[in-house]
Amino acid sequence: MSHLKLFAATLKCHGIKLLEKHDIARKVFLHGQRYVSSGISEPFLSGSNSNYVEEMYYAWLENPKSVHKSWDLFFRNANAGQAYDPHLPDQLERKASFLQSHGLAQTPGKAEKLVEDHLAVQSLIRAYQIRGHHVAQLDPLGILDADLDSFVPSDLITTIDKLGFYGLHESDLDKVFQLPTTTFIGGSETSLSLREIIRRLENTYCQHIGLEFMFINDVEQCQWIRQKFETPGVMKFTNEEKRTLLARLVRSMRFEDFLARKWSSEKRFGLEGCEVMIPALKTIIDKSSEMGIEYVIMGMPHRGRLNVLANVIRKELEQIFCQFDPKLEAADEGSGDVKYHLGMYHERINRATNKKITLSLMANPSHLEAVDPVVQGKTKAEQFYRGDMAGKKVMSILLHGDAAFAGQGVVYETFHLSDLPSYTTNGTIHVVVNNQIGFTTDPRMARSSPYPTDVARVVNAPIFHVNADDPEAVMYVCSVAAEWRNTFNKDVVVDLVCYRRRGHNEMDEPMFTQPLMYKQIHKQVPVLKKYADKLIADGTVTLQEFEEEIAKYDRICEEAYTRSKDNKILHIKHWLDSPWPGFFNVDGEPKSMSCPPTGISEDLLTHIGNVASSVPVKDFKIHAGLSRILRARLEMTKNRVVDWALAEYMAFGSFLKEGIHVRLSGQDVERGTFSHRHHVLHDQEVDKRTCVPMNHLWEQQAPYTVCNSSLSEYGVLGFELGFAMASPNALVCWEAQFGDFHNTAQCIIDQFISSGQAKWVRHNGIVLLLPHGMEGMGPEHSSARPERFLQMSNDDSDAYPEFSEQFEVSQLYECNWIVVNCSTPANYFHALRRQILLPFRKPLIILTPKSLLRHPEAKSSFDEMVSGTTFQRVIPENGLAAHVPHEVRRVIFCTGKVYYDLVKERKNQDLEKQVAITRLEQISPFPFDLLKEELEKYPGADLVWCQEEHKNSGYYDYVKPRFRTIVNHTRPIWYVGREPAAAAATGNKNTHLVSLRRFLDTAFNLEAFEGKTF
Ligand SMILES: Cc1ncc(C[n+]2csc(CCOP(=O)(O)OP(=O)(O)O)c2C)c(N)n1
Ligand SMILES: [Mg+2]
Repeated sequence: MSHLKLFAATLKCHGIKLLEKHDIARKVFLHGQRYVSSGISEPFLSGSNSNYVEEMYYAWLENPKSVHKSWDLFFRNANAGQAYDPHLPDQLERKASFLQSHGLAQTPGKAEKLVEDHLAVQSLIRAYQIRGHHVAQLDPLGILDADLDSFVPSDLITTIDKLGFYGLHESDLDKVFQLPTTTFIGGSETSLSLREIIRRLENTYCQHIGLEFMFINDVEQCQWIRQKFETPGVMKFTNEEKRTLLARLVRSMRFEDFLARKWSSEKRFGLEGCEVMIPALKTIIDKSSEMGIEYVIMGMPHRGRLNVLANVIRKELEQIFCQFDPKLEAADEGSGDVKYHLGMYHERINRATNKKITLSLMANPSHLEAVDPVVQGKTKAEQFYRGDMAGKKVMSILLHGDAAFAGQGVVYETFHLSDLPSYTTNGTIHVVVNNQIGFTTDPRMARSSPYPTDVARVVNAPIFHVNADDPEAVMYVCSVAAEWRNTFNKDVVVDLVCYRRRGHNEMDEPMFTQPLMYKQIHKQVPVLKKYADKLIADGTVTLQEFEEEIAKYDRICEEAYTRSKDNKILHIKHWLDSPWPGFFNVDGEPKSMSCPPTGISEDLLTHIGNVASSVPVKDFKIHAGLSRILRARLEMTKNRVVDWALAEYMAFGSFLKEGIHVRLSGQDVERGTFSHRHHVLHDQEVDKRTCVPMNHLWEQQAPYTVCNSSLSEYGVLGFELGFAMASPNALVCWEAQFGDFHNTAQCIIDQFISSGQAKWVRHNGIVLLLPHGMEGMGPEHSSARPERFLQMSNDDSDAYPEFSEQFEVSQLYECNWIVVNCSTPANYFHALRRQILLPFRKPLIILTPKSLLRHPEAKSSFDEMVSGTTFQRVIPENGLAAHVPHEVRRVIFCTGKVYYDLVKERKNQDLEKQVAITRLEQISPFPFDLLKEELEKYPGADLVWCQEEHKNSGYYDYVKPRFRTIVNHTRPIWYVGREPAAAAATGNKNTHLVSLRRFLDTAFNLEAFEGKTF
């Protein structure tokens, strides 16, 4: 590149647009008195005349204000990195003498060269800061490029001839250049020779640490990172620190070796090749503890998990070893999980800081990265309940595999929560075990981005790549990461570039698919040996001390192994990641098996109703439409009735009085997708001024959090599940925009919500609000797919239960989740209330209405909500038919909104005596007891299940066998509803109405099933 081109490029790089001749003239004209360049009349870019810049430079030296401010900035940057300071009287003199000393004072041509060279050096420094990581030696195997590209950026000085790129020559190497303020390589020196500049840049950016941070658009943050890594001598460790590091490596390595020796044919997902991860995590925790962190919540995949449990969390080794015993019996109810999925919670003293620290590793499924948002939600909750709004006491660490980090979308969704006010955990430290392989797949086939960590760039998180075979570099990077989190409360990524010594698991043969890589791996000297040799060679430890350290840890393992044989029973509850002290009795059982009535006093209802109808702050102008809504609420309160939104208000508000925190999260929940909720009022005249009346209910009340989420289901539902894990004394609700969107969070539903308790003996009371209903809105927006939740319900369709007084509650205790579809606002209120009044926690799936939100019939009286009232699992027929049960020809069982269609149709057809309509409000667990009563009440009636959903969806497949069990297969249960279909609903409004008409006709055709067999 010619000088001039380079010059032009450099100018561009400084955001200074090259000015055309007329531009310059215009600027000069505009700036009146200012310097008039002779260059105006000369072709600036011709390369034939350098006077323009030169003269400009001298003019600037005399008076920086005489040139345009872009030139002022330009010269200031170029000139020695020290900003021009008009208050320094010697500034001019310094510049002059600088030129003098370079023999330039009288030779303008040389001055131009000087400017260019300084600019060149500045560009060069910047090039290293931006692209140095591409040539850093990150791969311990030395055969792979961590960025998947062997290309060496042309602006890095890898050989002398590259100097020409900047218009520099070998002869310039010993010239001294002043350093710009954007580098710290000088330490206390302000200028260095070019040779030294390049050496120091290479040292910082091209050795075992690769830094990606220049994309961060915050100068202070970039400066902070540059200072941490560029300052000469920053990576010095004391002998004590080196010995601690070695001892931690010994533990990490010998733990893996021990497992390999004892259980050579067991799957362990060993850490071999990345043993440094253990000291890395310990450094992050030590450093964070030093800075005030008291609680660290971690999420991690399979790789190295046992080692983390043993050496980071410090789970008793015998508890880990005993799980390799195939004869071990499970003591807890539930199906349990494999050892490398279990969670852990441990409070202990951090040895480095002598401060108390609590560590929690969250249980997780095989589904990689699914635990990420769950960890974040739990972390947010722990911060929230401690009042640690800035995240100075509680923090999260997430570990990732390279393939999963790049491949799983939930990683991206989780990153996007990181800076949202109601979701931020004030910075997460991400550690990637980048073994440059995912099972059998090469990174080149597994991702399109250069690094597996590029996803983190979306939130401007700095990314520190580090060669995992350089333990000191790893420790340094980890300690900077911890400081970064503490300083800026933002995410940061540590990418441990390593290798995987064995196959994906210990039974796999990696040579089938990665022969050359594994040839190299087989030759690879383990990191412990390399580091021990280094420390022995430099006299930090002796060989004997090293061997003693190994022998000591091996002995610990052997002794624990002997003790582990005494363990015949596995208690999963000892592996609980989120204990709830005081909630259960000492055996971990509920303190009772009953639930008090869920109604509340009339006064409370009235008070909440009044606040829900008001604007509790002064001079706050709300929208006229909203005023109407509030007036309607006030009217309802006066009339002692509630609609859906007000019933929800009553339930939430009542909890707040009792000190129960309520959190409602999801897309557009603040207003409500259907514009019915309005929990956040917006001042129509003052931007961003809002008011949440629910937080103005009482002087002393629990806080109410209502937050519009990012447009994510997987991430946000996982987050709320994690939030709900932290405390049993909170009602945490996630609302889908429409129920069908929950399927993009299916993994959280299947792997955590449905089966979490069975696998990890962990209760969770999260509430899912899923708008559902066939209203002619098309195939989407209609069905929340209740059949999926019901299919995963664990109550036995064929077992006739024993009915006891406690049946209702013990059935709830046994189930994996509760599925309800309420037909009245009052019952919705009770379902929410029961969720907290139960002596245990279960996920609650509520199919919520859309048109019923405004349906004139879908209102409830205070009478159905006052003290003494309770949730109705079944709402029996209570009209004319109920009074003449023996005359009733048909009982229609249904759930949800279709009830209102049926009642209307029954009236139209004048069949109120002949047809009873009974509502199933709690679908699962199935209210066998109440339905049995209802069935027996109408001995001569035929039994119909009516649903608006298609036959292969909805509830039919769930209720049919259970009804049959109740009647002992003696009576049929007929189906009335839409035909089976592939799509959840039709896209054609007319087809929708025709099919509704058709099934309503069948429902009330009392001959419809005559002569049919079942
Ligand atoms: C969501 C999901 N998809 C697929 C798998 C199957 N699987 C288990 S491990 C693995 C490879 C993981 O590679 P990486 O993330 O690099 O971690 P490593 O095993 O290399 O430590 C795959 C595909 C899984 N566990 N989870
Ligand atoms: Mg991998």
